Amino acid sequence: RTVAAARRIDWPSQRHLLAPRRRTAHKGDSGHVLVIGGAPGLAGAARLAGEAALRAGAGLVTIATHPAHASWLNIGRPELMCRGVETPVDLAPLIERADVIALGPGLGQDAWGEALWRAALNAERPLVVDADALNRLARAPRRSDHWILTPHPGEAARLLGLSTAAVQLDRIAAARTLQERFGGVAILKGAGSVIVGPSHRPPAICSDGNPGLASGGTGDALTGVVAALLAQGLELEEAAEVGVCLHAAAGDAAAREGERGLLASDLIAALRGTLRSVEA
Ligand code: NPW
Ligand code: AMP
Ligand code: MG
Repeated sequence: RTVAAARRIDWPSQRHLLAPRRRTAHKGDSGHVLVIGGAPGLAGAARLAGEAALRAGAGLVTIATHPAHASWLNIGRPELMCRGVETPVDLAPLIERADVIALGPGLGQDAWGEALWRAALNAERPLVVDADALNRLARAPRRSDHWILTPHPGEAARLLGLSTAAVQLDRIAAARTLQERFGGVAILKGAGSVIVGPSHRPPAICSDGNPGLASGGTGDALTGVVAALLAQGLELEEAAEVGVCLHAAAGDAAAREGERGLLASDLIAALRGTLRSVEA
């Protein structure tokens, strides 16, 4: 019954929400995304979110990451700005310059990430909350109208105090409960991503994407894509819906060369070609 009430969405039906760039556009028009993440051993997650934000059209992207790897995290992608942050004091000026914060990719579970998580929660910026930031939210629940949560079924289970199997049994109900409990917009990822926002519209389902996306880093890429769309002026619910569809369509484009062995980097490389249809 809940399935009948859902809205089916895909990239062709959503892309009109992005306008072609004005001929006089400058990078300031497309917003500045700040990615906060990348504990030692998980730096790649922050890098992938940052690259995806660039390829989804953000004007500027800065990664605030652990000082252990800040100096090399942008090797091969010098368009990314990377800053080592030890404490929230180092983070404050970066938040000041950002339009949107992508919080959590590879943030880790230790004290370094905890301090940055708290600082980002106090920032008056729209947030895309993913990965280890969701795990922190599960331990200390709170609400906000200014965030998009992007849990996979395992993270959703932690947020709801359920098993992963229980989440998967009724994905629409799980997404609805996430939105009701935590506010903002909930994206429940996985085959057939479900998006629920505060409007009274029925939940949206995007059935695009493919099993090639079941590899490390594709979720970090989604976080960057959604943050970039917020930075370009989309509203919270729009950014979530357009972002999920764009990410899935880029994943399907990348899978034309094969599903098995598909990397998050392949999806990120396909974002630009997918976005081209907005310019046509
Ligand atoms: P199970 O086993 O079925 O109960 P975690 P993570 C479940 C970073 N990364 N359908 C499943 O649970 C991230 O950003 C860094 C059903 C699974 O075992 C995070 O900071 C990378 N179940 C950190 O690592 C690349 C599903 O959740 C468990 C499901 C940990 O994030 C990789 C795993 O979730 C990674 O992104 C589905 N569709 N999806 C890098 N290159 O630096 C997930 N589950 O324990 O939260 O671990 O997602 O790997
Ligand atoms: P994460 O688990 O955080 O790395 O996120 C994985 C990303 O890949 C999410 O955007 C999922 O929706 C997507 N994904 C994973 N497996 C599939 C699948 N079998 N079909 C479609 N999308 C998938
Ligand atoms: Mg993830």
